[in-house]
Amino acid sequence: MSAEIISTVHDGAPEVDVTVVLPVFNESGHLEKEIFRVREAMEASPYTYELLVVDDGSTDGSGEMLRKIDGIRLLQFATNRGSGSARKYGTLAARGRTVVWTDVDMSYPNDEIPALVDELQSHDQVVGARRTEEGTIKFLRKPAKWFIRKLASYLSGAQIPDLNSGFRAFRRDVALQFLYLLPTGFSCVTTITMAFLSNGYTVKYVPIDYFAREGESKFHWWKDTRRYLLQVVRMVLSYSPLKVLMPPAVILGAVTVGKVIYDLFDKNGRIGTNTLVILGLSVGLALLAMLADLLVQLNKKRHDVLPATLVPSSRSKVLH
Ligand SMILES: Nc1nc2c(ncn2[C@@H]2O[C@H](COP(=O)(O)OP(=O)(O)O)[C@@H](O)[C@H]2O)c(=O)[nH]1
Ligand SMILES: [Mg+2]
Repeated sequence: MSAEIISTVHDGAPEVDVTVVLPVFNESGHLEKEIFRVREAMEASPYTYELLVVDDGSTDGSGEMLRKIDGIRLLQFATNRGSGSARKYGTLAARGRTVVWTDVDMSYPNDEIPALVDELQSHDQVVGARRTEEGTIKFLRKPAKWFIRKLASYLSGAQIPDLNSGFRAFRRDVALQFLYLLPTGFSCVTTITMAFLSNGYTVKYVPIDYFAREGESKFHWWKDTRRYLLQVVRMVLSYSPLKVLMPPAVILGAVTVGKVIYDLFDKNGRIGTNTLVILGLSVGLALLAMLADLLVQLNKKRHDVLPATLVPSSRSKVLH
């Protein structure tokens, strides 16, 4: 017996209710335990499902182990590309109406995947928001994550209790519209949240427990945090640049007005050179904001997938 090795995307109608996408990179110690835990939970649920594992260039034997596991679909790449890339291709190859993303490291409550999918009724995405922080270098991680999360909340106009949770379920038809935006690394989870929120799709948060992972994390605290921040700013610039560029332009404009009044009294009506410099910056920034906004408006993509509607409770849980 062995895994079904696949090499194509799925472009037809959904064939199962749920696809659980499992990105794997060097997780040999607990790989089977995690896959069996997910399978057991899905077997006990009312959903039809598939487990789609994506491995790209594991060097600890995970790849060979996966090929021997029966009843999974396996997407394998020869070279390593990152967890974002794995999740993207897993979602493309998925045959489920609903796609679940989670880690294969015993850190997320994967036995609760069916409950997460239940919550998707009348929503486009459901994210497990962690109650606790189990990562390494907590004293640095915490303030950095708080700042990025607050920034993302302000910029997307929504409350985001956990911006980079790896435990989420979403509608595949909605997600397919945004897969091209996903970066190859960890910030793909941030991107999919922001893409849904910025395009009028709903994201619901449910509290979850989070446990210390088994094996080693692939998250690099500095490189990956920097990418997170950059990705949040990039996402907002590509949807609502006015929110990023207009506030500093207005602040500089207000400083200019104050400075002009000051100059009138202090320099007998002569406007200082530094006042003109601030004025120039303010006007330049405002023009740049409007130009960026125009670019966004002109480049708007068509999004024809209807957001989740209210589903009468008597209907199937996976209907949208
Ligand atoms: N296929 C693939 N999976 C990856 C890669 N990097 C991380 N993963 C998997 O993505 C999940 C999340 O990675 P992890 O190291 O737990 O990140 P953390 O949860 O942020 O510490 C785990 O299941 C990893 O095995 C990668 O380059 N390729
Ligand atoms: Mg993890």
